[in-house]
Amino acid sequence: MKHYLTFTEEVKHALGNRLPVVALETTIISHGMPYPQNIQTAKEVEQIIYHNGAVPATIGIMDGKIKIGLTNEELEEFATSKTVEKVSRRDLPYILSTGKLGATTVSATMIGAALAGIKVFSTGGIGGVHREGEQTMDISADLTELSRTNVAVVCTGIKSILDIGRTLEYLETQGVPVIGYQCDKFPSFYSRDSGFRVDFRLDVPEQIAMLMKTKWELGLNGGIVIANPVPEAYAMNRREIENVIVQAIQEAKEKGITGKQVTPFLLNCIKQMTKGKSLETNISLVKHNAEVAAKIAIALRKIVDVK
Ligand code: PSU
Ligand code: MN
Repeated sequence: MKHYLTFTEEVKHALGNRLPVVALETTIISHGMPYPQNIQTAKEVEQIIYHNGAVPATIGIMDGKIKIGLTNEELEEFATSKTVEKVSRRDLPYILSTGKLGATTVSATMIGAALAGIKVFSTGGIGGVHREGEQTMDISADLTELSRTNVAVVCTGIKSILDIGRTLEYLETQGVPVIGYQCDKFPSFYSRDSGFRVDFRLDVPEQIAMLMKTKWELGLNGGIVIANPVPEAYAMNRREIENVIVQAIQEAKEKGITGKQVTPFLLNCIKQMTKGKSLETNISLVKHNAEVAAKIAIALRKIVDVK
């Protein structure tokens, strides 16, 4: 299995010496943000992880390998390529065996991180059950991955392009704890509240590390969602963004967008309709998640040797 992975020297050294490492995804770069904000944010997020005392490992697929850690040139390629594919668990064998360029979603990044021995992963928002998912069965592979792969995902909840209530029900069924980091409410990405509560609130990284250790020592395989709300100063009005989302979903329906195109299509519509305002919020929350993830990775290294 391991021969499908390649590491940068830095990440290899960090993992070999039990230094705290934080995984990062590439779909957020290739399909989640426009150029050049995507590459700027990718680099800044890595810097934030260094400044907080951990080592970043951005994960992506190139030349038949899952790369654990990317050079600046490789990051640039993900940020600018017009042919980069969006890769979830289903797409991994095809993209690897054909040697194509593949940006990893939350599900594929979790797989790469777990194979590499990385337990903490930072992103923006995870996928979920789409609105009307009970009819379309459009349920992100991120959720099934969270049910089986031992990685904690620091995120700002999910965008309300999704059905937040059903997503939380699904996570409960699959045994995935949803932790609020210093919050009681489950955030809805652009705003700090979704109308739903988190399962459990924890206020310090050490408590989260203890929960991770406990879950996995018990053999309760699967991920953990750590919901970290957008900083107050960047939060958007829930009603304002809801109108935009309803319009975006309508447009996707009219254009007959389905499958893995749905999420990138909606993200792009929202970006255009809010004229860059949503992008600023997006960038701010991604940076905040990186900081919290670094702290959790450090706390985890201090308490145990979690396998
Ligand atoms: N949600 C966001 N931004 C993103 C994504 C989701 O707010 O960039 C990306 C992530 O990579 C996530 C993926 O794993 O979309 C989910 O896609 P789908 O809904 O097709 O499973
Ligand atoms: Mn889908």
